[in-house]
Parts: sequence; structure tokens; C-alpha cells
Amino acid sequence: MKIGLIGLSKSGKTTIFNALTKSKADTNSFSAIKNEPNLAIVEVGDKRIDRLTQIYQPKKVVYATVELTDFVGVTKGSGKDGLFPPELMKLVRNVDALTVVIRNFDDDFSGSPTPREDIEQIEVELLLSDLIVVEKRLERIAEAYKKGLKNNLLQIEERALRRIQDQLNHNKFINGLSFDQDEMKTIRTHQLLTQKPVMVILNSSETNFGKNDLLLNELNQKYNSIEFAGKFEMELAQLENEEEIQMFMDDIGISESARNRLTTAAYDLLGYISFFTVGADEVRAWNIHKGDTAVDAAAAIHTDLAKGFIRAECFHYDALIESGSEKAVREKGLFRLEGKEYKVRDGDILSIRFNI
Ligand SMILES: Nc1nc2c(ncn2[C@@H]2O[C@H](COP(=O)(O)OP(=O)(O)OP(=O)(O)O)[C@@H](O)[C@H]2O)c(=O)[nH]1
Ligand SMILES: [Mg+2]
Repeated sequence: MKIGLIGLSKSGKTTIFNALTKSKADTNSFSAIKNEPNLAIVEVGDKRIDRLTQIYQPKKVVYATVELTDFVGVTKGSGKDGLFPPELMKLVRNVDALTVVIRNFDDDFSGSPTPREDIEQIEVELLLSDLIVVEKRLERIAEAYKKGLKNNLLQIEERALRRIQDQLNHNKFINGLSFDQDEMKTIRTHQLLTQKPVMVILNSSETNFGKNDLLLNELNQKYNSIEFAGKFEMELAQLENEEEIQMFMDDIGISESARNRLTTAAYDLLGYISFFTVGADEVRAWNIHKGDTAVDAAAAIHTDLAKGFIRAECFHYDALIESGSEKAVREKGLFRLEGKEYKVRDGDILSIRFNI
């Protein structure tokens, strides 16, 4: 799962990136624009993995991960000339979800926060950027038609693009539109930004964190939104002592680490669930989509497992915890053999039987 942090310049993206990854990337109020994005892999915290580790005492523990990219800030008018430099645009178009960071702290340079204006500004730039891609492509298609290249595929693409154009012209993101398989095939290559799921991080100051329910409710009408105290949480991420961290979190009313809040929200937004593989060698969490089958889960582990899939041996994490051991799970009849079509549930513990 790849997540991109975007937002207006100086909204605190890099600060939040540092909070999430315990990195020390440069944050600065006035620095010249730096183009290279910061990249990091973030482990998805999961208390269930900790319990499974206690039970199986494996040699190795592997958490599910999220790839996080912190992009340079968007400025007014950049949507028209390409929201990001072309070499960055490729990276942005590659992410599965956009996370928009909104400034909600006083800044020496920009003054008091204007979160409602800022989110609108970002919306405008994203819409513009997509609209320009779509219009350029429609021109190319028109030229192709003139040359007599009016094939079926182009017509399907044109129809889809017209629908998209209409939606964008009404200032609406296209992540609400649905496309059939053929249409999807033709438009996927354009990797439009407003087709991606979007969530919002309200980046509040330490003093007003937890006091923004009205604003958060408003934001939540449109986007999955969470609140961070970016700078404060970045400082927390640099501390070693767990008790001290907990104390500071309690102080301003942060219930969970920044990392856990972000990954939970991202799972929600993208419809991801976790399943586990366990054993003396390794306890590991994997992510797949809600509704994915046992074969999809097998494929997440290795394509060979999907190709040679026979059965999935399966029991649920909750059954294990309630019963106390794998043996007890079997005795209670809670150990199952599932076929290809089985829809994996969040918290399933799977072992794939396969044959190649
Ligand atoms: N008070 C306060 N200041 C913050 C917070 N988050 C970021 N800042 C400050 O805002 C300035 C910009 O922070 P960055 O994290 O570099 O912002 P950015 O969005 O990455 O900026 P660009 O990459 O240049 O677009 C720095 O001086 C930060 O210390 C916050 O939650 N509270
Ligand atoms: Mg930055």
C-alpha cells in the first residue's frame, strides 16, 4: 500500500512524515523548495501480532507495511503547470491514496491557519491538474479520429474521458465515478489524481489539538479525516522511553501513536484487512482487500501458492485467543479447511496447502 503526503507548502508534511517514521528529514519554515521526496516504509502496528508472537515465539516477526512518500508542497496555480515537477508526478500518480495535510497552527510567515480555504485550494489544484491531462488527451483522440483511426477502444476512452471532464468541470473528484472494465483499461494509464481515494490530516498545534470537532466533522463529510499534532508528535517520535511518551500523549489527549492512527485510517479508506501466517519460524501480517478470496491471500504471499492452491487451513485469531492454543482450537472444531472461493476475514490465520 502506497500513501502520498501532499498539501500546501509549509503545512507540516515533512514534520508529520518524521512523526510517522521516526526520521529526521529537514523541516523548515523558509527553505528553498527541495524537489526530492522523502520515502519510508512504515510498519502497521497491530496488537494481535504482539499476542501471536507471545504464543508462537517465532524466530522472526514481520509486520504489514505501508510505503509513505512526503512530497514537496503545492502552491497556488501549480495545477495548471503540472502540480509537481514531471519526474515527481510519476511518483505521485503511483500512490494508492493521497493524504492531504492541512495546516492548523499559527505560522510566522502565513499567519493564522485557514484550513477551509487550504483544502479548497488543494481541491482546485488537483481538479485543474486532472482536467488538463484529460483535455490534452481528448485533443489527441480528436487528431487520431481525423487521421481515420476511429477504433472501438479510442471511442470507449473518449466516452469515459467526457464523463470525467464533465465531473471535473462541476468541481467534483472522479473517485465517485464508476467505470466498466473496458473503460478502466483505457483510462488507467492516465492515473488521474482525483480518482485516488483521499484522506485528510488536520495538522493542529499542540495547544488546539482535540478542540476542533466542528472542523473535523465538516471535513469528515467529504474525507476520512484525522487530527495530528504534527510538531508535538514528531518530538515524541524522537523519544526512547515508552512511559515518557505515554505520559506526553495523555497530556494532550492523544489516544494512539501517529503511526497507528494513520495506518488504521488508511486501511479503512482503502478497504484493507489483515490476515496472519504463524509458526515457529515466522509470525507475519499481510494486507489484502476486504472481499478478497483465499487464492488472493495466497497470491499476496507468493504467486506459486496461488497457482498451485489446494486448500487454506484456517482459524480465526479470536478463536485462538479464546481457546488458548491451536490444539484447543482443533478440539473445539474451529479449525477449518477452506476452498478457493472462501472470503478471507480480518484476523484469519491461514496456512496455504499447495502443489506445484
Ligand atoms: N506549531 C506547529 N508548527 C508546525 C507543525 N507542523 C509543522 N510546523 C512547522 O511548520 C514549518 C514547516 O514544516 P514542514 O514539515 O517542513 O512543512 P512541509 O509541508 O513539509 O513544507 P514543504 O515541504 O516546504 O511544503 C516548520 O517550521 C515546522 O516546525 C505543528 O503541528 N505545529
Ligand atoms: Mg516538506
